[in-house]
Amino acid sequence: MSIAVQDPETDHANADETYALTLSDPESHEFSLLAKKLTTTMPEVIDDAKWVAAARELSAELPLRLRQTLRAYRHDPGEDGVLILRNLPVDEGSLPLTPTVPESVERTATVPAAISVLITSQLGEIAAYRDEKSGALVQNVVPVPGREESQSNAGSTPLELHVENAFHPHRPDFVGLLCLRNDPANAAGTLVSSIRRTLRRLAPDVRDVLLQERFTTVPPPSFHAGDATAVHAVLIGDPEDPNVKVDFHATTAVDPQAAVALERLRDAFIDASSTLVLRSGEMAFVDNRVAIHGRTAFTPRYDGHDRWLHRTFALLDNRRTRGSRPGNGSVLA
Ligand SMILES: O=C(O)CCC(=O)C(=O)O
Ligand SMILES: [Fe+2]
Repeated sequence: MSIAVQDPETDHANADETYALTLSDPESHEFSLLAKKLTTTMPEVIDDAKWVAAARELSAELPLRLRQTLRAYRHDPGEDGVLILRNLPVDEGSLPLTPTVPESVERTATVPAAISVLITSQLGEIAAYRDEKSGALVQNVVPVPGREESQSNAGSTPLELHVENAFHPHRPDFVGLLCLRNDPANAAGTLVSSIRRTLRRLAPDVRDVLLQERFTTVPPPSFHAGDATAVHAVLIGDPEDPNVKVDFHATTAVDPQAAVALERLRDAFIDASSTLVLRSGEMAFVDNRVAIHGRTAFTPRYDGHDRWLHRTFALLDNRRTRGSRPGNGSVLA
């Protein structure tokens, strides 16, 4: 069992197990100065390599307790595989309207985008995918008119639990979600569940099947290219503490017994899941090896005040992905 960072102000049900840190007001102020410095760093464009390098360097100046928390979480993500950060310097009052266009990304170095990139760059190597959201490092998670039913972050009907980009050989190690604006009804929640909480709920024969190469996974709808995987196991590594690779919308079993095991796993994940209703200035990270995530349903209004998150990905070990990153940049092919 990991040692979690205690947060006296947390209202999370599993506070003793979940990594959480609420910045003090002085820490939040210190962070806001750093974020502002990054917004005025030339060329003030997020995806530019020079700007990304400046963000990486400045991330070493984040408040000490935040760096300590990120380091501990990276070492071992705890039972839930989730990290929650609060009181980040997002000024909700000065936000523009929530975007409503498909494939919305953030290219301008705004303060919220700088916050996302600074934290993500301290956790690991920030990265994006060429075939998803035009390879932008900071992506907007917003409801999009006409996409309500889509199994993507543009939808507003329930989004199935998934490992992010489960089909991809270099799926992210961490997914970051910074809340700029929560949905006015507080209905939208990020669902999270972890294999560490789920494993003991599975019968041994079900675990055995999930450890075998009896599943395939296709790219999610947000991807414009990519092939289905070869057959793969859903539980990978130490059978007592495995990584998980599954997307309940995109993974299929290759035989009936495997299909039953997959259904049992889904039930167990749902039983063990909790809902994070992020508020403005809160950021959640999900360890994409140990935890899976989804989203509850909500009703968008498309009036500029809908829910708005920034999404970022971190991968560990830049060399491991080098063959998939043309020009040694941040975008994976
Ligand atoms: O909207 C959310 O809370 C999560 C959506 C999601 O799965 C994603 O953006 O990767
Ligand atoms: Fe996701």
